[in-house]
Amino acid sequence: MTDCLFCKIVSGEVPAKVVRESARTVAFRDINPQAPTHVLVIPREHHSTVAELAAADADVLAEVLREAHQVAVDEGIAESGYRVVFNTGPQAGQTVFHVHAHVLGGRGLNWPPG
Ligand code: IU
Repeated sequence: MTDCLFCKIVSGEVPAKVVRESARTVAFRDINPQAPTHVLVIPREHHSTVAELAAADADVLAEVLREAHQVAVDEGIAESGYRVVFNTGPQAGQTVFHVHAHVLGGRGLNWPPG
């Protein structure tokens, strides 16, 4: 998608602090981190939401989740605990409509979320 910011990160047109790449995903640091570790994992292919991705290609969704866990391992937070969040839709706070898993950790995380 030509006007999608995250598609431009995938293509290298927009710079990002990339921490991991796989055949079908890219993981990069969030520009406005909400925790010591805050990394976004995205599919290279454009899908708006996790629901769309699940319907279109469950294998890629599984790869996003595996990569999210690997980010946690790489960041040293897999043992202490981390959170994977897909904000889905405006009321849930989704602002970028290229599906992304937030990987958050490195501090205590409250529940329920705000
Ligand atoms: P959301 O779930 O759609 O609200 O998450 C979008 C995230 O993308 C949010 O945490 C932003 O800080 C982040 N982000 C980014 O990392 N780089 C950008 O250029 C833009 C947003 I715009």
